Amino acid sequence: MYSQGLNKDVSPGTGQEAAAELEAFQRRVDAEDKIEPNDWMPEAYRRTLTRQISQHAHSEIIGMQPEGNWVTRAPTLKRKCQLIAKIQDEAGHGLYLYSAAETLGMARAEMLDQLHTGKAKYSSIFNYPTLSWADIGAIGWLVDGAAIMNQIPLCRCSYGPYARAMIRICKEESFHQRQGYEIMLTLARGTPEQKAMAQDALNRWWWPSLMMFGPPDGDSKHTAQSMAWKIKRFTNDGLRQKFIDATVPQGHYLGLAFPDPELKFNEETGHWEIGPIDWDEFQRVLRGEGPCNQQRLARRRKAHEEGAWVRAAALAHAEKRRARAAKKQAA
Ligand code: BYC
Repeated sequence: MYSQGLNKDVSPGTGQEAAAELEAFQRRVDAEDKIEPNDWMPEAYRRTLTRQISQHAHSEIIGMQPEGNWVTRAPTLKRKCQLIAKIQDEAGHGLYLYSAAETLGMARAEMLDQLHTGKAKYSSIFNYPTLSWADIGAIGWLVDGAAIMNQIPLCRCSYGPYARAMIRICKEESFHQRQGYEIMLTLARGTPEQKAMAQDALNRWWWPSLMMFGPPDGDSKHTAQSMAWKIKRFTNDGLRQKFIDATVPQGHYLGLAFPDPELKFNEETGHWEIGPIDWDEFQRVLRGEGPCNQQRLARRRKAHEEGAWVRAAALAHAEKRRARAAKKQAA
């Protein structure tokens, strides 16, 4: 909807003019000026942001599925209410992000089409199954924890609509992270069976959470340009390390062990060091060969088809209101 009324002339210009525009653009970025939808921007900046923001939006709505799996089986009414509220928050994040991406000129229907046809990616993490209630705790603690680490710097992204959307999203993610950790704490302090469930969830979610930050810096094709444009403020490995340093002591406080025999604290650097990440597994998940890729996409397509009548009704209602308002104004 926000794409209405945007300047349509977004050509990057040619020759001298393009170089001058590019330079002026970079000066604005360097001066921490926010770039707004109607401002001139390089086409590659627009493409990068459209890709990243739409993939981020897709992750939010696909991310509802693994958690939705436990709504009917949450152990208490309080846990069920919290989980439903969290899942609704994720839908809301998707909406803010699709709206932010639309300001760059791509219609929401096209973004969704890219998701449904497998052309657009979404976060690798949501292709893993939620096998026990402890997985809901692990997702809140680790997945939302990783998301916050990645998203706090995005609140300072050079593109205004994305940066502003991220501020509210981060506040909500921070609540999600705490509710997840509290589930883990309850299980870890519970019966031996409950503690074993928490340990099993950590074993399965630890490595995929580390993969959320993206490929190692040497293989990250977008990082250098995205940092120059101040879309990204840290590299993938930089954020991954911050997450590890913040999370390992939290796991130890729970009395749980990380599934990494090489995990150790380096007194000299002050950082936790980990063993090697299985990047082949990451690539398999990105290729659509993760444990749940097919199920996630099939369910998303089905939900989209089944919601067609809702979208048609909403459009018809909006059109009626528009016609009524126009008639009233003419009278
Ligand atoms: N999964 O050059 P790179 C949430 C792709 S939702 C899949 O490093 P970039 C939540 C990458 O897109 C959390 N794909 O890329 C929701 C690129 O693909 P192309 C989602 C990945 O963009 C519900 C290629 O690999 N968060 O929190 O500079 C419940 C090369 O990578 C992944 C966001 O989306 C991955 N893990 O950096 C609970 C945050 N990693 O070029 C929680 C916004 C990389 O082939 N996004 N790829 O299309 C970002 O910050 C950046 O896009 C990334 C990647 C750090 C993820």
